[in-house]
Amino acid sequence: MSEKILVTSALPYANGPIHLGHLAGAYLPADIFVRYHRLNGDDVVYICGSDEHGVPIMLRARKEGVSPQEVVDRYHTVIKKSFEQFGMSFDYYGRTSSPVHYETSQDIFRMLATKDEFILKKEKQLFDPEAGIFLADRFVRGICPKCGYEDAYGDQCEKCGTSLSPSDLIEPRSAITDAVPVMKETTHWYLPLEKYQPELEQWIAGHSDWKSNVLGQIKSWFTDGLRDRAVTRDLPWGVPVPEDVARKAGVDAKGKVLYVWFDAPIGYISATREWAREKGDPELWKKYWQQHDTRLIHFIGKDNIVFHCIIFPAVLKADGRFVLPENVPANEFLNLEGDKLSTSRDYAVWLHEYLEKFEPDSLRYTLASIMPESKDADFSWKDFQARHNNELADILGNFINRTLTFVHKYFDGKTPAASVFTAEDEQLIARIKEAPQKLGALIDRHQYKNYVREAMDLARAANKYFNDRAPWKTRKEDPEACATTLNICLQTTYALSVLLDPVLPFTGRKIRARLNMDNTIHWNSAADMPLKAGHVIDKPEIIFRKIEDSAIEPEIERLQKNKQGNTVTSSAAPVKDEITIDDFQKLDLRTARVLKAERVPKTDKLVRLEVEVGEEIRTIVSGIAHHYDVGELIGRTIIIIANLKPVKLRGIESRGMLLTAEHDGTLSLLTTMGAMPSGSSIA
Ligand code: B3M
Ligand code: ZN
Repeated sequence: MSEKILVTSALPYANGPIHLGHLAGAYLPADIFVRYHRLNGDDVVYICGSDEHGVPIMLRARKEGVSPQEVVDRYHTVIKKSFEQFGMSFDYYGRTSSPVHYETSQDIFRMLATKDEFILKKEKQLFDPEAGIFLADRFVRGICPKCGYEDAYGDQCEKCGTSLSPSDLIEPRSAITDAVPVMKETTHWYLPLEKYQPELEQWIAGHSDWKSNVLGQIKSWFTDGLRDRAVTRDLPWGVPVPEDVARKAGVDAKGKVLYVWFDAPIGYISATREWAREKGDPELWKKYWQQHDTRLIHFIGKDNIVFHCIIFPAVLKADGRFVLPENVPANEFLNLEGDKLSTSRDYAVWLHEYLEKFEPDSLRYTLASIMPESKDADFSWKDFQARHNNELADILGNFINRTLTFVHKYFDGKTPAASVFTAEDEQLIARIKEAPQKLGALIDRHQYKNYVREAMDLARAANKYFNDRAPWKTRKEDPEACATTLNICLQTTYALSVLLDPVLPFTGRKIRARLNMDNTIHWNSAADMPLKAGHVIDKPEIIFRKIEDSAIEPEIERLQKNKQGNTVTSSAAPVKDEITIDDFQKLDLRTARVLKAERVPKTDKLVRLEVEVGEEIRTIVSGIAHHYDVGELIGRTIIIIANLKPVKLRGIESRGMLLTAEHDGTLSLLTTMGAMPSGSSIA
């Protein structure tokens, strides 16, 4: 039966172009999923668009001396175009600065206010007396209370990764004028997440099939305890707080906008409305958003999990008119040549630049093959080249090329008739027959890496079949067998064109063009062996040209340069003043075995560890919750400073400190290389 599926990909911020990390996280898997379901005859709507609000966009506009609208207009266009060239098959690509979006997000805000779901809170916030504006999020910088980094943002310290709020900063300064902010009273609308927690927990409990990386994050938010979140800001850029709502609440709406993370996910709904309008059926969006047989699936990267799995569902529930997501298959991060991607340091591969030099399908194939489904993955240009050359060209391309060449040389370019099947024939046919069901199930379970591997294995099996059947011999000795072999090879070529279509849409078309086959295909037709005897085949054409070393070397060099240039300037901290060996020996460093680890409730980053140091059991509190799941700590042998004066953190006495390596906000616990008893001393 055909299913009704509404798919969304995270709305990229329109303040920079798209890079490979974005694609591997929220876009490519969604596009594969959507393309598969369309081929399967399902009723799919695929929605995306630009996220055009938020402080980073405003900061960029100020820096360039242009309006925020100019910034988002520019990047909306760049992003939209590169997505198209990459083969993203959105049904609609909207933007959150559109009138329909303003109307939709205000309508939902109003609904929540009418249902008395919000809490109004009056409080003092940082205010820039020179610029005359409140300093939300990234508009304020200061010293990080955790690591002492001097240029931490009001929402996060880039150095140690700690998430902050503006008032946490020591010696705050305005990021706009550098003025010292003053405290000024203001009123904001809060979403009462604390109150919603039991209901949300119950809802999540019904989704135990979600990916474990997603459930892990959600659980740790619940363990910490949800806190009420402000959903409005005092900013000059954003969706205005509806005046009628403000008036009723006795608040001056002037200068108040919805928080970007309140309006952005509503962008999915507004874009669907715009899509429906464009189709000439303005109410059609309701069929997807308001009828409960819709499968709603949000594709995102792991940094957006809390917004899509907790906050947006809370809004949708409180509103009451909409379906909730059936799944949120978030991906982990993609690294680059062994290092963390960084847009500010230009340590990234930008999609529009990639597309100037290489084919979209080569990247789609590579990213799908290494997709960070359950843990971070690494993209390297060498691996990209190898996958293109050794798999796409040498396996898939080669099989198709030798098949078509043979048919042209010896069968006049016409599909030969099959006759009696041998065991080897039957074997390959059986694989084709079972493939649609098998591969489709993998895609539906969001196992994209396995799907791509299985599909390529079919091409491998087909190559082996060609070798084993040796048609160049049977051509003379057993012409009927030869014809049967080539018939099956052509049917397999067709099957591959369908089965690989979700990941290689451009290639799929190319192959079917060679086969003179229609592009209105059905997924299951891969098993149909639809080429009739006598069906005319086009001349072969090289589908994948090899990528030479000379094509990727400049790319590797560019990244290397950015990496080195940056290590000196921004990453490695300067070496401290010299000490003597006596100074060092004052430290008592020991190995310790982690027995227990749990998050400290109501804190963002603290973990309470129970460690064994020789005979002794100690408690240590450490700010590593953003870097490790507590489960993965248990049983590790770590290194601690055993003679550090105890301190109290959140009422817990911490006796000792863990040693960690730190680089650009990434943290790694020091452990021993081999097994060592706890309490061993370190020198
Ligand atoms: N623009 C954040 C991001 O790109 C944000 C996603 C919005 S999805 C509604 O990571
Ligand atoms: Zn910090």
